[in-house]
Amino acid sequence: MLNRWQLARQLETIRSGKMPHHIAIIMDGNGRWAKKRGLPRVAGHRQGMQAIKRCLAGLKGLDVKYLTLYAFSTENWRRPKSEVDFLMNLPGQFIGQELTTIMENNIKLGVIGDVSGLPAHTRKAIAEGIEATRHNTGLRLNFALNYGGREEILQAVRALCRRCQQGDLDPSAITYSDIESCLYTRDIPSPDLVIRTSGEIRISNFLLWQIAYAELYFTDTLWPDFSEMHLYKAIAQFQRRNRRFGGV
Ligand code: V0D
Repeated sequence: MLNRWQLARQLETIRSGKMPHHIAIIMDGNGRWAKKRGLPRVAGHRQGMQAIKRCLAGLKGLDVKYLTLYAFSTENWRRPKSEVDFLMNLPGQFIGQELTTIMENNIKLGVIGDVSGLPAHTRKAIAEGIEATRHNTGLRLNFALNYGGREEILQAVRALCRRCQQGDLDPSAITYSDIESCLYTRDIPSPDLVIRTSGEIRISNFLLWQIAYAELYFTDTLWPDFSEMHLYKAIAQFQRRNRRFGGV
């Protein structure tokens, strides 16, 4: 039984260590969570949204600057239409329910991925959330939507090739920074901690270029069960590894 004393103690432990600047999370296991309970998959997604709220509450007052959540991959379109339709309503629901809290906590919303491929009502909800929070200076909360790491790199290659063809860029002079300026994350530092829930030990086309030096943390906990305590444990593990390998 997890109590608030243990939570406070874990929080105290991580407070004294070096915080990751950017945490990225693959929120896996919503369907499995629902299946275990004989519920429809969408019930798992709804609970998954609650887990996001717990993480935001848990990060309050911690010095984490960026949180990137993998909410919808380019492969997720293959799911049943009814499930995709349900998912496409979640951004609007989340913003409707949470905007007050988001504003109170100075959180700035952002999105990475090919947003142009999302339904108009989803894009509208997201644009409103981004607009409302554009002057906030606290945690940057990024949702990866219609995101694929290979697609991101592919469109960067195309953009750079076009510049070369126009004679604006010399292929042998292309730098890491030229490539980075073509990625969705151009104004976001690379994650230093990537968390994947639900027991799969894979990256599954999430941030590919950006994870070159990230610590990877895998847990069997299903995303709808993920709590502040799980988040703090992941951060504590990050700090232990960083103490061992981070030194000069
Ligand atoms: C389902 C678990 C929040 C993972 C969390 C469209 C899968 C709940 C958003 C959201 C999803 C997105 C953009 C935004 C605000 C909120 C979300 C999707 C799925 C896919 F600006 N949760 N969430 N988006 N799930």
